[in-house]
Amino acid sequence: SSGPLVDTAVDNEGIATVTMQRLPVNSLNLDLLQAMDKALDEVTNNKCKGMILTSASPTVFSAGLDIMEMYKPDMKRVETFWNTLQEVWIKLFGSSFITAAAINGHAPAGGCLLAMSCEYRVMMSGKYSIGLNETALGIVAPNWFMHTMVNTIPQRQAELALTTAKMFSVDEALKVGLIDETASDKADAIAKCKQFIKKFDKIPPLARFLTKQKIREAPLKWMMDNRTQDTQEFLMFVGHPKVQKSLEMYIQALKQKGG
Ligand code: CO8
Repeated sequence: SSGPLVDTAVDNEGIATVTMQRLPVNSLNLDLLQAMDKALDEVTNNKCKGMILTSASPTVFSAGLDIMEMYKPDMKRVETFWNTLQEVWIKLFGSSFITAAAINGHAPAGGCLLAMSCEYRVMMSGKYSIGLNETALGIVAPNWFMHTMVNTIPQRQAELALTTAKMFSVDEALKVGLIDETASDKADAIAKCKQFIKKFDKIPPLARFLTKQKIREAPLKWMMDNRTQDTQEFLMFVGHPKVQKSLEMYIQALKQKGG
């Protein structure tokens, strides 16, 4: 109903700032994911050297997957929804350009996934949290969510975080390496992301990209080999009456909290 769901602005150094602007919480519905998919293509086509992912909300980076896409879903739409999420992850996690997340607020579940898919994370200080909380919702995070976390923090810490549905405070996230730096505000977070991207001005781009590709090869290969099965598992999951019941309760709890 309002403006574009994603804004892409490229500065004179070839760094694109991609801002999710599906307010209030950037919950990832099909439309937002499609807009992000398009934005990632634009960044590639414009030959940008780097991309910063951030949010137009003052307090939320992204609330993760839009629960409403999964609640009483149209099966055709929810399949496209999941395929688009996979596509966005493949393009972001496997991008040839440099990626950094300016995390200006909460980043639960899918929000954390997006941030972890980047190469560098700067999070705004404050009472915000970040993490994969799926088990708390009775959900088993898909393999590639877990792979993305293990690519970010040590496996031991990832196991603890995933099994306990740990939501990290900014300080905790910094300590465990889930984020790389903190920032005083959004502008500071973006400036620090730009500093990170500019570090690569002295590194030959092809060597940088091939190195990133090799380091990230296993999770991407898992996706390529298991994509259909991953989709089937998700469709079975959302089609399950028990899952629908718990989504319903979760939605009610969210609404009550919001008032
Ligand atoms: N989806 C849909 N709507 C949402 C979501 C969401 N994820 N999050 C919040 N909203 C809605 C709220 O219901 C509320 O709606 P309304 O105004 O109609 O009451 C509105 O957005 C604003 O939310 P809040 O009032 O809660 O806003 P706050 O600023 O107080 O808090 C938070 C923001 C911290 C982001 C909070 O909203 C929150 O914790 N949200 C839930 C986050 C969450 O648990 N996400 C998990 C999604 S599941 C996922 O991403 C991975 C699933 C993998 C599936 C694999 C299957 C095999």
